[in-house]
Amino acid sequence: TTSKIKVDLDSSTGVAVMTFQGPPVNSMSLDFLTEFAISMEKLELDKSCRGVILTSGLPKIFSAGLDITEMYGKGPEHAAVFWRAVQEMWLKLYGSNMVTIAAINGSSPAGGCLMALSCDYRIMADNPRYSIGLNETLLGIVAPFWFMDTMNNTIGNRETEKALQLGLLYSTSDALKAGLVDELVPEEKVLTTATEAMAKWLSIPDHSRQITKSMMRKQTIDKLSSNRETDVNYFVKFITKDSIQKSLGMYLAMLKKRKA
Ligand code: CO8
Repeated sequence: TTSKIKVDLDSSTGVAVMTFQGPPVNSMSLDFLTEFAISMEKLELDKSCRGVILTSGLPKIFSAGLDITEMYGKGPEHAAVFWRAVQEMWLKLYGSNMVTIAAINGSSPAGGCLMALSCDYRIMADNPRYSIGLNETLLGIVAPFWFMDTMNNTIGNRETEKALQLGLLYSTSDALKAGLVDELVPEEKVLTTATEAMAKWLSIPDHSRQITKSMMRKQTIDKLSSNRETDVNYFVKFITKDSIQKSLGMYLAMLKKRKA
């Protein structure tokens, strides 16, 4: 299989750029998630790497979130394997010692939003066609508690309650207002702005920044890492329900029809 993620590490700056290149929409398939976890682990262990910028190599889309076809019409064994990979992606990213910056150069629904939220800083292209948010309820599914926690830690409880129940996909300006993203810049400046922000974050001594980050995030991470199998079992039971499969099927059909 061809690589869905390109990693370029500049060892003079200590900054790696991870470019998602899984057409058509960088959806997080099992392959994508596995490659992501391996790439993160390699960078984490590489002493010369101190920061990672996540971005998309595809036009208009950062990531369409979890690959719905991995959750539709598949058996419980597959669901369990897939869900462990989703957990791993989040644990590696949210728990990273490196500085992580999302250069969001396109739409970023659901799992794509989670990925951006799990970084330390978010810069989004100021394009009225792009949106970002945890829209799970629109698919008839429910964002897991650790998706909710990550959102809550970023934009607060009240905004998260609204956002999650309504499945809000924020416009870029609303996302900025809510604090869901930190900066909006013209599309062609997203990567250079991310590089500048990275330099600022890297000017802080690693050890003090890392301990601070880990103190801020530890409780949220422990909640999942000490309950991973319970969370897998819950997901498998939920996603294999007839009613949930029906909702996902209808949503997939809507995606296809919208296109035609
Ligand atoms: N998974 C699988 N296939 C997808 C996905 C996806 N997430 N998103 C799009 N596709 C497919 C489309 O069906 C289409 O396929 P085809 O070419 O065969 O018709 C192809 O990708 C291209 O899509 P579009 O034509 O729609 O491309 P656009 O550029 O017009 O739009 C968007 C791009 C905005 C990304 C749009 O495709 C979209 O809105 N996609 C759906 C995004 C979404 O809702 N994702 C939610 C995924 S669920 C999730 O991430 C968290 C789940 C947590 C689980 C909780 C359970 C307990």
